[in-house]
Amino acid sequence: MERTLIIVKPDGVQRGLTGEIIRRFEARGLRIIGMKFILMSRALAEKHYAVHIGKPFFPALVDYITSGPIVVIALEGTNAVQCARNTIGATKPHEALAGTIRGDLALEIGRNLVHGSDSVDNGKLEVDNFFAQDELVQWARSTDGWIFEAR
Ligand code: IDP
Ligand code: MG
Repeated sequence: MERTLIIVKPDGVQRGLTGEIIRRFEARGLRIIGMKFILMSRALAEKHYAVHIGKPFFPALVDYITSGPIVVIALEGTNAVQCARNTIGATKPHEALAGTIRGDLALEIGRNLVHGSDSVDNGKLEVDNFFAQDELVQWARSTDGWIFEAR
């Protein structure tokens, strides 16, 4: 089953939107397999956002993501990466469609509330960067048959 890493960024936590953000992924049908409330270290931030090292916004991005507690969530489901990205909306909140998290709840790129993995490979890598194997829960929901069509 495909996996994706979601982060409720510090602005989401500070604004009291943690529940609202998680609710949208749960309602979408994605299955939570890991969740924790942490402060991201600068070292982990530099690893997580390594692809952006050297860009002008990189120092501000590391300051932002390490500025307060975050909620890190591992999700599983059919097409989990693309479905979660669509629920999150475009990186620039002014381009994000209404109905998405960023389109409904955010205004600025540097305060865009939530992270979601951008590819199937990165979904796997990012879940493993933030969760030890014994922090992930393998389980079946009683509703799985109403969300995942058996083949
Ligand atoms: P994503 O979060 O939609 O995957 P990325 O391009 O991977 O977007 O950028 C990672 C994060 O870096 C963004 O969510 C945003 O917080 C921040 N960011 C990206 N581009 C800019 C920028 O031009 N100015 C300020 N912050 C940026
Ligand atoms: Mg990204």
